[in-house]
Amino acid sequence: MRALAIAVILTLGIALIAAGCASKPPQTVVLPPVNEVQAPPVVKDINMSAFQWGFNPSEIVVNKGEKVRLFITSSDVNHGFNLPEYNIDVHLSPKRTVLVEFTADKAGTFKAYCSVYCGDGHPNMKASIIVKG
Ligand SMILES: [Cu+2]
Repeated sequence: MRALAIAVILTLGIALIAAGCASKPPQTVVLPPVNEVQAPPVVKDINMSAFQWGFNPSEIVVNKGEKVRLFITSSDVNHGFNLPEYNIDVHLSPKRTVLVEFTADKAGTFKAYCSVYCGDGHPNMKASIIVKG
């Protein structure tokens, strides 16, 4: 009789556990609407050299919204890198690399200039930054 009672209790217990597991609602994960998901910005890393008298590359093309990182190294004398539309003006010391970062949030073709007198060809030391909209 005692063995029968234990068997009944065990059977009921197992049945209750099974019923409990079966009645759990499926787990769901709620994601934000697709238009609220912000993709991280694309980062454009560009190595640029400054020299008497130019920049290499002299033309840079990026897409609007991209984060641009210019690693600019003067290979000879003191120069500058002035990109007025993005409010950038940095000094470039010889053999040093300067990081210039900006988000290309304005579309168009923008001129960059050397802002430190570096000799006869200084006025011609220019580059173009093209931001495609
Ligand atoms: Cu210059």
